[in-house]
Amino acid sequence: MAIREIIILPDKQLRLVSKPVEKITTEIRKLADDMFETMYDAPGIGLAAIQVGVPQRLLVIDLQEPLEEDGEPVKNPLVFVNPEILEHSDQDVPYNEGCLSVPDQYAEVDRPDRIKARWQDLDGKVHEEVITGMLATCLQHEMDHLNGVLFIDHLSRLKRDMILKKIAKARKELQAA
Ligand code: K1U
Ligand code: ZN
Repeated sequence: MAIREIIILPDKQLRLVSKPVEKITTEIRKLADDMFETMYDAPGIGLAAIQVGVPQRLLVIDLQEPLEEDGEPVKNPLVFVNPEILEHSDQDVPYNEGCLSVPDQYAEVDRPDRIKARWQDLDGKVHEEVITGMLATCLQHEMDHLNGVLFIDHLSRLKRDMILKKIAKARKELQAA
């Protein structure tokens, strides 16, 4: 396993529409393993392949939710190959989202609180499930990445421009240091 570099804004690769995974090969399994290692290291709760520069419709999620209060987070690694949203509820819920490709920026995004999704796992098995709560939010965020969409695209122009300015400023400061 290896930690891969996470690409960040304004890298144009983040705007690519990723291609379907045609065959689950050793390379795809290795990519998923590396994505988990990269996500745990960041740390984050999700990662799409394009965030490590691979334009394939593959994403990983681990919400690492504690089983009980003060409990240790329990690992629950999930891989979604070629995910699709079949249905979504009309009811939206807000969540203060972040993104490893938009570092240190958070903003409230409204998304459907319930989706019916279809995807394949790494054995090629097809799953179809209704997903709610934080997993639904995270899956929609990661699926946006597969279509070149970032959470900032769901914000007003004013909020989005503020975040883009902050990122440009942070980049300049880093280059000057
Ligand atoms: O960049 C990404 O796509 C990952 C992103 C996923 C996400 C977060 C919040 C709402 C929707 C999707 C992150 O993981 S940002 C970091 C983060 O949320 C986090 C980091 C450490 C512990 C817990 C959460
Ligand atoms: Zn993201």
